[in-house]
Amino acid sequence: MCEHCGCQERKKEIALEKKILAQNEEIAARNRRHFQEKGIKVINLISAPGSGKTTLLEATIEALRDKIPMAVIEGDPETERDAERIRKKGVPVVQVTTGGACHLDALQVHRAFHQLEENHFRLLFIENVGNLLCPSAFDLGEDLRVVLVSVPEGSDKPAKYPASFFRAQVSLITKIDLLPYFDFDLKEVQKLALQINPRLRIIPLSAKTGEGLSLWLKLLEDLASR
Ligand SMILES: Nc1nc2c(ncn2[C@@H]2O[C@H](COP(=O)(O)OP(=O)(O)OP(=O)(O)O)[C@@H](O)[C@H]2O)c(=O)[nH]1
Ligand SMILES: [Mg+2]
Repeated sequence: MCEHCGCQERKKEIALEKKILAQNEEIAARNRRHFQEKGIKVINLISAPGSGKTTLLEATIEALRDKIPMAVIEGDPETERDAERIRKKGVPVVQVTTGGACHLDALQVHRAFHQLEENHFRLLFIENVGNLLCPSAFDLGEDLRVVLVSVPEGSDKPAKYPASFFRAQVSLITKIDLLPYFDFDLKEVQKLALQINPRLRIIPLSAKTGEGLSLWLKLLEDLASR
């Protein structure tokens, strides 16, 4: 029966996945030690494509540039587009293109960090590849994992993608300026996210209007001062 149902193949796949994740954990632990030695706090931003990660980074850089030195690692399947947007803000940035892979891994972050190392910075943002599923299994050595869900995506996302919410410390509900135009239920999304992770800090905000942004900025200032 196994010959036909492919369960032996699946067992091999699972063994390989476990090996890849174990290797990633080792490198992530090394990254974390490295970041600690350098006194750098690292934020891993995870969301579906287009939830507003780069726009939030642009607004964050504008608001904090005179207070906290920052750098960014951008992850995308293709193009330097997001890195170019960050570069225009005058912040050191490295673009990692994964060639189609749906998440960043700890080794890619290690290599990108070495390209940034000559710069002085206190906060390092990692914009993960736009995907609400794959990045959740890959520790990058970050201090803070932030999952974004935007109003147009719908308030059911924590229930459908629990791993991303379970492993995060902060969830940003983005694009709240669009609430009048979508049947997005702010109470429902918060309830679902807290069912999965009762310790999750949830901040609704809009990078376009600036509403709610001060709570996010305060959180970053606290992190940078630790
Ligand atoms: N109305 C509104 N639009 C926003 C907001 N933030 C981002 N957008 C828009 O959403 C679109 C996607 O924003 P990005 O910041 O590029 O999203 P992203 O998550 O970086 O996208 P990927 O890197 O491709 O995953 C752009 O058209 C932004 O202008 C917001 O707060 N309000
Ligand atoms: Mg982006």
